[in-house]
Amino acid sequence: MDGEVESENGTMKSPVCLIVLGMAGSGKTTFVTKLDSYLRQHKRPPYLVNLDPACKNMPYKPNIDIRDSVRYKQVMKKYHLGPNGAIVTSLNLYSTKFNQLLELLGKVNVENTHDIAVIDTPGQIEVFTWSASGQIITECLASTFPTVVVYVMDLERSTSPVTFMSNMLYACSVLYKAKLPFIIVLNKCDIVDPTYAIEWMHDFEAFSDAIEKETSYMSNLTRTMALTLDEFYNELNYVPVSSLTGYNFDEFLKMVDTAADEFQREYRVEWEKVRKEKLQTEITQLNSKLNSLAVSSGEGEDINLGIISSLSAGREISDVYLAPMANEISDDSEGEEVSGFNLND
Ligand SMILES: Nc1nc2c(ncn2[C@@H]2O[C@H](COP(=O)(O)OP(=O)(O)OP(=O)(O)O)[C@@H](O)[C@H]2O)c(=O)[nH]1
Ligand SMILES: [Mg+2]
Repeated sequence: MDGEVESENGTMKSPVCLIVLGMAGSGKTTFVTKLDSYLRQHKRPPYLVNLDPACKNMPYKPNIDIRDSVRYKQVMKKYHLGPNGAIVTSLNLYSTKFNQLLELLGKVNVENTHDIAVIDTPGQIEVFTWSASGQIITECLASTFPTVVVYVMDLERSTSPVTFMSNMLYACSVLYKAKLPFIIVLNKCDIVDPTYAIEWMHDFEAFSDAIEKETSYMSNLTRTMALTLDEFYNELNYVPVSSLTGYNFDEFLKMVDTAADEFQREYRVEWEKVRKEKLQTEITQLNSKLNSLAVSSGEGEDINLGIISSLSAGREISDVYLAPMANEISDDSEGEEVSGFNLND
């Protein structure tokens, strides 16, 4: 595929890609924003990618923004989809062209301008974790660059043991599906003391007591699940942070270094095989599914995507924002097309 960065001396080159996942509202975008300002302060500006087509307020300046290429409201109209279906389809459309993004990251590598790339994902976690596009994007990144999953967990919303357990079970399923080094960011520790979460992860009895207090009984199923998680916690890298204050971001970055080394040692070879053996087939299959969707909705080839392009040096973000964005597309904008490649390209 284009955009490949061949490994040299048994290691993939930078940037290290951080895929930021988490439940809606857990603080992914705030985390990316703070990480950006923290790294800039330390003279390590990250390369930022926004993959949320429906994001309205963008507090950071992405180098690459899905909204410059796909207009999800237009997708909604053309394919007769609801908002969630349109977000999934937008990401599907985008992922079929993801090799262009890899080329840009390859350039980052050649010019050695950024050592970390941060990928912010859509609000609804399942859009990324359970879709063909999420898989393709993950595979594109991980088969080319050292890649780490950062799972943002909202400490404020997880104080109930049942919610905590569901969140952790989700994290666990993402870990096994992604097959990548994994860091859990316990976010919002400026408003909630993270001690409870750390205790529950390390002390099964403390967690059992908490769950029994809440539900007045502990079923076998709950107990079994909690025990399964006990195994998961043993291997888990986690760090309490505040994405508002920047607390503990230094610790987080140390974990990223360790996770990137782990990727090179334990994951790289398998991921390189994925690139060679199946990635292009998956992209072709997704492309043909999208074409059938276009045909079945009677809209043929009308959806155009803008070319994935990064902000060139010296260009201000305001220049990019002059282009209509997803949230600004009005009802009468149907038919307006972004120059660039076609769905069938
Ligand atoms: N106090 C506090 N609030 C936070 C922190 N991180 C995020 N928030 C708040 O949590 C809310 C959601 O944050 P976002 O960054 O939009 O979360 P998100 O996961 O990107 O949300 P979606 O993309 O919609 O899923 C906002 O009101 C943030 O200000 C934190 O560390 N501390
Ligand atoms: Mg967000």
